[in-house]
Amino acid sequence: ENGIERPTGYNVSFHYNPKVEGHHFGRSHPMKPWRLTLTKQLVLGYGLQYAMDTYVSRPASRQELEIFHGKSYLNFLSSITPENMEQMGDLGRFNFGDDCPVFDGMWDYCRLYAGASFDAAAKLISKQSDIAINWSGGLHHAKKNEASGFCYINDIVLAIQAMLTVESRVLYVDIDVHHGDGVEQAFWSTDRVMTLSYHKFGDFFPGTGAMDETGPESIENPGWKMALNVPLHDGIDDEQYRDLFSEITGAAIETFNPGAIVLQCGADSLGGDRLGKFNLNIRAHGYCIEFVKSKCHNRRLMLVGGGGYTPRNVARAWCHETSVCVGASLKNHIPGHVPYRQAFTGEENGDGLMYPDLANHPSKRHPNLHSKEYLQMMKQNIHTQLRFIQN
Ligand code: TV7
Ligand code: CA
Ligand code: ZN
Repeated sequence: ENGIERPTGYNVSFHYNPKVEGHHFGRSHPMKPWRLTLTKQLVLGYGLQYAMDTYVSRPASRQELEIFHGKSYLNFLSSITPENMEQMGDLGRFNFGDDCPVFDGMWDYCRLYAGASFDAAAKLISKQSDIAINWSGGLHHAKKNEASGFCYINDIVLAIQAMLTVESRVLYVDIDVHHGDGVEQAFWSTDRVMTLSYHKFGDFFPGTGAMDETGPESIENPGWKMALNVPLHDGIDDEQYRDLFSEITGAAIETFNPGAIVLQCGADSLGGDRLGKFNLNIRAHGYCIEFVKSKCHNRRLMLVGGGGYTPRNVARAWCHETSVCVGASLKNHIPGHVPYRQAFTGEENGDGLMYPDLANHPSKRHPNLHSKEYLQMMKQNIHTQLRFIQN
């Protein structure tokens, strides 16, 4: 507004409501809102707020959530509490249980993370932002009428639906270690959204996302071939992932030519994650964001969070990725004044460094089960699939 150009020429907005931090799934549950507190502290500690617009996001309204979700599911979600759940029933019907527990303030939590995605979408739609970030969102498993895999409301589907009011095509890219099944399913039968997920496949949640899961069977259906899946095994390393990601994502962007891209940046694909089994370092994970950003000179870009179960590394990844968006580089030594800095110190926690070697942690390294041939075959397959939708 004051006429001073920012170095990168990108307007970046950061959407967050600190009230999400007050919600807890339960003591032993792997989803820890604490990772969002740590992320925020790192972002502020590095001073990244001076290079972007930061907004305290508003909670989504029930009417907004109805754009995707069913009314009876929302009735249930908004009225169930730990106190009344015995009498309410229907827990099984809506898939509540250990993964998706009923917890205090659950409805507020859902409205908060979804509201941040709505706000991010609105800034992109009005072109006040080129890149909009919501690290509290990215909850890709939620279905129209069902909770799933720690996800209750699918903020990604809602944000994409909002962007479809101004863009004819939106590409969804998902680097969470789990398959982005909820987003894929929501847009299964349309050619206006292409979905692309990289994930661990084989004896792993949610069990979908095989290579041949490419959209409806029928050539008559507009969604035919619009779902791209890259099933992976344990232990993929930085070089293999970068190579696969740039070739496949690059080809998808070129073929589909989307006006907007939504990138789910689930940090459970990092080495040392409590649930994930990949060997990626922060910079390789962040490379995916750099790569997509480099293809977005004339496209809207939204970044959302997602999984990530080793909080200190989630914070590192998402802070690094925020810096990628604004075009800053961070010094490896985490600033001394960062609150909770001790979460990042000690040999186990990465020696106070922003970029510790996560892949070579002796106790957490996963054997790499990818052959050259497998990776080559995967690329070939995607290229073949994309040839069907060239128009
Ligand atoms: C986006 N893995 C979400 C990823 C969702 C993964 C699962 C757990 C888990 C749940 C717990 C818990 C856990 C140590 C890990 C088949 C089951 C096995 C529940 C115990 N500890 C995202 C969902 C996945 C809950 N679910 O993509 C409470 O691991 O594998 C499953 C299903 C049945 C249910 N049980 C697990 O990253 C945000 N859950 C401890 C306490
Ligand atoms: Ca994924
Ligand atoms: Zn995940």
